[in-house]
Amino acid sequence: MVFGYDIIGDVHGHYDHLEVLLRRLGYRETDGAWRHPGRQAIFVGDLIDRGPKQLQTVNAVRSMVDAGSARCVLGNHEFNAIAWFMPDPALPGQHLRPHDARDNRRQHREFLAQVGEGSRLHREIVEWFKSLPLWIDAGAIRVVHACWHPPSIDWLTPRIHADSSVPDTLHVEGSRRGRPAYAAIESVCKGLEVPLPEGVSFRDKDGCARQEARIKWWEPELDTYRKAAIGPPDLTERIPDLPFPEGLRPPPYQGPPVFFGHYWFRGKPQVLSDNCACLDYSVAKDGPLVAYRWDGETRLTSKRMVWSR
Ligand SMILES: [Mn+2]
Repeated sequence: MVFGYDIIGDVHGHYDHLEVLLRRLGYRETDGAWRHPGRQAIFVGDLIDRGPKQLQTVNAVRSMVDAGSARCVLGNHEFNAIAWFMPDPALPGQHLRPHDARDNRRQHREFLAQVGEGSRLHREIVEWFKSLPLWIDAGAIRVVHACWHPPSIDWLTPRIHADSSVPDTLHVEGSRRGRPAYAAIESVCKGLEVPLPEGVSFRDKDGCARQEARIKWWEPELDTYRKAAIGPPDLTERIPDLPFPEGLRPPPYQGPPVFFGHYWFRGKPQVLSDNCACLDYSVAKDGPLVAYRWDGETRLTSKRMVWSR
């Protein structure tokens, strides 16, 4: 019997933090899985990449899902892992996510090293990633990796499996820039990106010129580009403070509480509004692993956030 949900942020292979957090939430490891007598954990995705214990993380979450003590949605890093592994049906010898692009390999390198690239375990884990839903709509709450975006969700719903996992055809289409599937999966797993005004760009943390910015879709007042753009202050300062056109603003989120991860937040964990909470506080950059203990409330409160350090 499930009486409440504990929604858990991006773990990125930091299994030690997961263990601390699960204990803090009252879970115990019995019969090979972490369990709670009356609660279920929901992971927001991005179990892998970066951290030192990616296999332990995947194994722990997988055994929790098998035991019924957890659910997990697909993060962009799991989607990338699938696309890295899957051959491109149109290009013999190539994969859906090109292996020769340096950034692709760099981002995925730790996972490949830990799992053993091309091993049987690698295949098995990718198969498990393919079983993960793009989102969970539990009625009273919703969970998605990066953005609850109704147009993308409406487009994807008739095209994904009944359990909200992604069919192979959509992995292929979703890896081709410019296709509707690419835009829809990108919105849900990586967030909304808008073009900056004509002629305007800024340099990101790697020094690359960017003509697009990800936006704070959860904020009701997105009146300038600088307010709308996501990033640390030193980055957003480089984005012009020009009016943000109405036509680019997503409608304000209305609906039951929605939980997500993905955005590398910093500082003391807190909810964003009555019905939006980001649970990614950068555990892979010395931040805490964060959970929200949900007990049926319709208005979220920062008092219910729990973290690992
Ligand atoms: Mn992510």
